[in-house]
Amino acid sequence: MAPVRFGRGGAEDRSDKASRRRTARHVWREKKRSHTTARERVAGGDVRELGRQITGVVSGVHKSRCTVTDELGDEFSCVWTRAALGEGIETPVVGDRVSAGVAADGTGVLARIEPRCGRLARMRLVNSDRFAPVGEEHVLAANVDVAVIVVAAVSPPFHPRLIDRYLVLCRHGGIEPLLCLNKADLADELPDLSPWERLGVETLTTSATTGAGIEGLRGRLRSKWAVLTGASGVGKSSLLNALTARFEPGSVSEPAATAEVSAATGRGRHRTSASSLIRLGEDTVIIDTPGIRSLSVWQIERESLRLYFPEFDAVTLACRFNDCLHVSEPDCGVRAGLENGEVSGERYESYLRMLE
Ligand SMILES: Nc1nc2c(ncn2[C@@H]2O[C@H](COP(=O)(O)OP(=O)(O)OP(=O)(O)O)[C@@H](O)[C@H]2O)c(=O)[nH]1
Ligand SMILES: [Mg+2]
Ligand SMILES: [Zn+2]
Repeated sequence: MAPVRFGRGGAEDRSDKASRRRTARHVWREKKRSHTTARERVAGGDVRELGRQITGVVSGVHKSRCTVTDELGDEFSCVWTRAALGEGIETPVVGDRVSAGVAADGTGVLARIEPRCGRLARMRLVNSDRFAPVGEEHVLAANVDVAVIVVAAVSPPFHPRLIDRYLVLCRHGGIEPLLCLNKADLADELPDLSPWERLGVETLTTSATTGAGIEGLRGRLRSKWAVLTGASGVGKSSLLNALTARFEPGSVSEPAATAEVSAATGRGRHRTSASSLIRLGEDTVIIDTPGIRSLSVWQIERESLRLYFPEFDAVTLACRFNDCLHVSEPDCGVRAGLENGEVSGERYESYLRMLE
């Protein structure tokens, strides 16, 4: 599959650019005006004044507006008011189930965001004071059943630590993880996924380029709400494109933008800049997310972190202390398990790094 390439040749006419900018500004002003009107119309708090009530799902979020797609696939550009936000919900995110009052011009106001079940969230640092860091939860996708943790066989490099962090977040958010090793076509020897398979994590090997493994992935995601997540450049958007290529027609919008991996750094350049939701059929939904550089798991207390490592359960029985953190305590079952091979060294290393 040919990647969608961005960036221009440089031969662009200046006046052309200026006129496009003017048009964009005009469109923006128009949009702004219509949103203000929608907000005003709902000033009394009665969304029914807007005309029609719809239910749908948030398929995109852009600063102060979000796109809501209804059951028929029609899109509405909605603003929201405080009243629409539920407990613990600061803003709508992609995947949220919502109801809205909409007007004939395609704009509307969210009336309610349904409570979320299954969410993939990380922690974002608001203040990085070493002694009193302040973070806020950053929900990447709401109402998902499955998180497809995409890793690349070669480039960007394979990071076991990142996989383990994702597994903790999945367990925390009540989502099933699916580990997807993409770019299998590029590797002579594939990274070993058996440490995670032993934990009962389902794995798949794919190539968005050759199509290998795509059928398996498609079958696995049927009738599920899934989020594609992972580092930048691993091929999330390419996988989405490969999946949509042969899905039931009529439900799929434009191809997701994909990016080249920078030859200089081996890192992906961020291509997908905002999460988007694609309906692949009646009850199959896939959310593509921007690549993440780092994942923080520190909303989970240090004392609770071990609960997210299920393979520690049995060996923990041998720890002398009930509240053993398995770091330097005497008679620790986990460290004994490390020595006799019951606990994977890689996983223990991930655990220690997350404890830091
Ligand atoms: N050889 C090979 N290249 C792939 C494969 N999947 C993706 N690529 C390429 O890898 C690059 C990055 O792919 P994207 O799909 O944009 O990656 P992404 O994970 O969506 O990246 P972000 O949007 O930045 O998070 C593109 O050049 C793709 O063509 C694959 O299976 N094999
Ligand atoms: Mg992408
Ligand atoms: Zn211990």
